[in-house]
Amino acid sequence: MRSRRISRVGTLLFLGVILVLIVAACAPSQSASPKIVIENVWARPTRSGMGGKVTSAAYMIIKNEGNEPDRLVGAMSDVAEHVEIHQSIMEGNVMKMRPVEGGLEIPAKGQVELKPGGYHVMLIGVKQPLKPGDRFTLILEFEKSGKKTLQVEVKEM
Ligand SMILES: [Cu+2]
Repeated sequence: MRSRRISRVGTLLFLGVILVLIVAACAPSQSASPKIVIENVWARPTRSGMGGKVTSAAYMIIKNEGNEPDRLVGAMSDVAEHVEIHQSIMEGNVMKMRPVEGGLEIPAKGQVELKPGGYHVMLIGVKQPLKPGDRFTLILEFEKSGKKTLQVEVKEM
């Protein structure tokens, strides 16, 4: 009888130690995570692009104040049919752009600037003309941090 009680207490103690170890492993100070902060958000006015599609592009600084990298994997907005993450590159004397394959990495304790001639969020098939002073909502999707909703102001370049 006595030995059974001791073994039950021992089992509870053992489970208690395991629980403490699990909680310690999950404590915020122990875990690595990204912390995304987005600044200087703006977009250029619409213009007619290739194939007659009306386009715009959004620019911003994406900071990661966390200690783990994250990745911008997608974007969406009600104002456009498609939204893609693009990179502009020079091919000879011609500026071309292409979708960023596999998402755009935002390094830990670092930042990536989206700016004219570089990375940008491409709005394709914009439904209404965007003029300087207009505002619209843009949602960015990050691999780890999830969705971030931004208010974008249209400005002349
Ligand atoms: Cu583009």
